[in-house]
Amino acid sequence: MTEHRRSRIPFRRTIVGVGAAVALSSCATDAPQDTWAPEGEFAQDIHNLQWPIFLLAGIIGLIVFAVVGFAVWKYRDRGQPIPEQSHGNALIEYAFIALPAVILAAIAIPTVGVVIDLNDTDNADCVVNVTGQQWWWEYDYPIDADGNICGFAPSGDAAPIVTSGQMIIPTQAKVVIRGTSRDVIHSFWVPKLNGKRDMVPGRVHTWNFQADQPGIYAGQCAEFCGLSHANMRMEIVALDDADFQAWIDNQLAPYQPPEEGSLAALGETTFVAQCSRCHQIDGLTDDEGELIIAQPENFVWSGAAPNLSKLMTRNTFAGATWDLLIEACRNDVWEASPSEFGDKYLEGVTEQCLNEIDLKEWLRDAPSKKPMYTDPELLGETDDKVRGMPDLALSEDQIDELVAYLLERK
Ligand code: HEC
Ligand SMILES: [Cu+2]
Repeated sequence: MTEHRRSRIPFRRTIVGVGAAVALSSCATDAPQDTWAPEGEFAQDIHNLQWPIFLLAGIIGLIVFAVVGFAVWKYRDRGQPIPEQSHGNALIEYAFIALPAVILAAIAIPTVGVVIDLNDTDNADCVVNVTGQQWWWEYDYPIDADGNICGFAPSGDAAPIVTSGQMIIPTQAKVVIRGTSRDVIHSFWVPKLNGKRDMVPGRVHTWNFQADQPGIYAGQCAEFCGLSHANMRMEIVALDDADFQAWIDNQLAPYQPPEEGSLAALGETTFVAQCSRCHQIDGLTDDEGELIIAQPENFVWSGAAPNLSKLMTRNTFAGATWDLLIEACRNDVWEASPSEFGDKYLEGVTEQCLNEIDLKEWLRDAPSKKPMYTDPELLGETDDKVRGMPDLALSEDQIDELVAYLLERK
């Protein structure tokens, strides 16, 4: 009797646990990466497919469980004699082949159609090149044959725009990304806008995005890519046309040197000495007035580091993993209504809103914040190239100067 009772408790607990998990998961309605809450055409196409298939599969699953449960209960061992054994009922066997075949065919017809639609890159309004690497995404916006960038004519001279972490797109536009990778296979996944697309070294894979409303759409690398895979996020930021135009014009606006004698001016000197070998800041010049061109290919394995020309126009950093905005300001932007979003996003990072803590921690010792292989010896590599951003042993004064300098990069 005691044995019997003990065996019931775990069963009841299991039921309660499963019930709670189901209830909690269905409660999280505003999860930023909810595949059941599409906010653009391509994600909607997938949703229109997955919902009926989930329902159909769910119903079939329940029927199977019910039949199995019934059989287990009805024919349980009560000491009755073993029933007569039989096999080889052709009708049942053919039916069990035909029925799944019909169901799979019924699912395949709309699925193939959607797969073809999702891969149709014709009539793109905008093209963005996307490159994944351990562990962040770079975006570059090429100039098309008409001199436009992402379908928009810059107000001044056109030049390719290079940014990282957040990909800015015009709302409602069909954006085609041309994606690849500098090292291992990554996967580009922004669930509210489309499914996953692997980014493979040596290949270019295209994928489509379209957002119905201005706002930020969160995603993350969906292919295990090493140590900091979990710190490889990305965001797509949709702006309405006027705001997108303003974004382009600002990205192309010339370099603003810091005021002479300011803290930021000291930061510029430190930046040239410590950072500009890896990080490009467009328009930055050396003592002789020569433009400085970063050469990350000589220092980092992947051959690239984020372009910091307009760092403070994005609001996350290091693989979109940390915020450049303190929490109150972050919420203000992320939770803005679609009509207010553009203005708030374009404000960028202000002094009052800067999340100094995380940025300083990053400058103090990046690899302890985000695990990277910055010690070449650990990998048994013979040259001095590192993976990711190394610890540069900066002083607190240098860090303050650099923050003041970076704060003006917008
Ligand atoms: C040896 C090359 C190298 C040097 C030198 C270097 N960095 Fe980096 N830095 C990187 C790499 C690579 C990343 C990308 C790391 C990641 O996100 O995983 C990075 C990321 C960053 C980011 C985040 C940018 C973004 O958009 O996500 C900032 C800010 C930054 N570095 C600032 C600096 C500053 C300031 C200095 C000089 C004190 C500096 N770095 C020196 C390689 C370098
Ligand atoms: Cu990755």
